[in-house]
Amino acid sequence: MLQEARTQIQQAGNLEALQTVKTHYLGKNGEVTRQLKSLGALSPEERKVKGQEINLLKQEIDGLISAREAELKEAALQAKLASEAIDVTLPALSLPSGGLHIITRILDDLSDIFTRMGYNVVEGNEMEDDAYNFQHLNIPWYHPARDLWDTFWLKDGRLLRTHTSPMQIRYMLEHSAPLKIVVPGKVYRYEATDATHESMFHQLEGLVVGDNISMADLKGTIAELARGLFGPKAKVRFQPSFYPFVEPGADFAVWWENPRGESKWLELGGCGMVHPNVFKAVDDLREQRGLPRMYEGKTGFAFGLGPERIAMLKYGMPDIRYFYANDLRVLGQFKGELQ
Ligand code: FA5
Repeated sequence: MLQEARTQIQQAGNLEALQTVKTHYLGKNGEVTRQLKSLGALSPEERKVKGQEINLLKQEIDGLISAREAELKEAALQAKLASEAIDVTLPALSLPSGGLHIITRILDDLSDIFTRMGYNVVEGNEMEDDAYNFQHLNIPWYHPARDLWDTFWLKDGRLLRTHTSPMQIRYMLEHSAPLKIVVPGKVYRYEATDATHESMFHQLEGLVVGDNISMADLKGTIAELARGLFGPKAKVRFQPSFYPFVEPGADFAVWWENPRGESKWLELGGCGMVHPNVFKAVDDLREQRGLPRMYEGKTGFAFGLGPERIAMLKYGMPDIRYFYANDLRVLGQFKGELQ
């Protein structure tokens, strides 16, 4: 019986099976218990001998079961620990995190560059009046230059600003010269989109007004901007151009060599010396509001540039429309530090 019990105990694969074996031998009606019960029928001498034998057997089986029980418990514990184990060498789960849009970051960078040069950063409204978007900027209703800026008109006669220049007027109305501001913001144009044109894009407007401000100041400022954006080797180029609110007017381009070794000129924006008619329009408005005329006779320069063009040059982006297609495969590339 001991042989048989040993085999069965060893073969019990879990605590439940072991309990069954235990009951089979040591339970109320178990094999060993039955033998013990049968002792009563024996003679006193036989009972003594047999009794010792059976008790020994009982102890032996009990011991085997306890040992097996300890073994099975240990195995179960190990299995549980193994199932809970953490492999610290596995790659971490990546948690999706947001980030600022690349164009927002470029506008922030631009604002930083100009803040360091002593400029104030101000913002205007995206809904504008014809007067501020055009008329006060020396663009009367009949002027063909309006065709430069195809406009989204609102039902109430207002419009979505086609450039950030209206803030030149609004700021001068409420502030005195000398002044230095930049205006980052969204602008809208009712035009067909292509690889370099969007119908919603951004501009950064700059305006400096004071005494004896010259074209040289403008050129120096744009050069400083280019170096701030693209490093000390960046160059700038000016070409004569026409904008009704400046005289003389120019377009400026920046030359830069990117980390991929490519270099080229990029048309970045328009600029020029503030047109006397703009100062006059501001003074007329100030007078209507009971404010002193103070801009006629002043000098100043203004510029407006497109941050999307900067991003395209800097990151080799082939099509401006990628910036606003909300494809995270594109936008997710720009989460790291700007370089
Ligand atoms: C203007 O909007 C003038 N207000 C700029 C200015 C300000 C001139 C002050 C003089 C003094 P322009 O239409 O050229 O100019 O636009 C300026 C810049 O905005 C362009 O050089 C270009 O970088 C960007 N831009 C213009 N149209 C688009 C477009 N559809 N999509 C993306 N960027 C554009």
